[in-house]
Amino acid sequence: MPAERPRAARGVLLTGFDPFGGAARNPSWEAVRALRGARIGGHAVAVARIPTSFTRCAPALARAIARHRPALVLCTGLAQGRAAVSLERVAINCIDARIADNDGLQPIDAPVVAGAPAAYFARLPLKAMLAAVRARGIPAEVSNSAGTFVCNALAFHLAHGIATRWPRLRGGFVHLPAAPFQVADQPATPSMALATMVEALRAAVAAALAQGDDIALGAGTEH
Ligand code: PCA
Repeated sequence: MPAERPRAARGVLLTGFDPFGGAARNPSWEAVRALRGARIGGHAVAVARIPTSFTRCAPALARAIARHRPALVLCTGLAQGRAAVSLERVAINCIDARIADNDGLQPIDAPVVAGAPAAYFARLPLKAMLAAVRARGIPAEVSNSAGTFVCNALAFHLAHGIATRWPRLRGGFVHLPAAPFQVADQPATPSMALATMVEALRAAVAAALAQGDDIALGAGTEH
């Protein structure tokens, strides 16, 4: 195995998805792209655009990790209908696609990785990240389901990779609300300005870099 670079030199990788489901834009990629080349807590930020494809998302993520050798990976995706930045606690080994991915695939009740565990928890200090985003005045929540589409699949591949291939890596998944431009004709659908999403990602990453073990902060739900 090639020697890893010294820890201080290792940066942050942020990923966003390309548009899917007939949409022209995906705010997750646009928010992440705005942070390309930024420095957060002294760490350089690299970005990668991941295809909304069950079969191509994991190779794209692995290529970006091999190229940038980050200490921290935060993958993002769009969750239209959610009002808050959602820090995903769990990724499950299940695909149940309500719509087709960008390759026309729509698996039903298939594993993300055959033979892998049923689920993984994110390897991130989620509560510290939650507190940091909320401290900026931005709505945020811990979510206990990333769904069963490509975002959950990518979150699962990342967590499985951390468990099996990248033992020093920390990472997880964040779902973002729709951007206003996507819901201009759907005024009841919640949205968040891209600049606010960018600020939330900055705050979340800074907290994740600064925090080792997580803080105790209740963020559960009854249902
Ligand atoms: N959102 C989808 C896939 C790509 C994206 O941005 C999801 O939540 O699964």
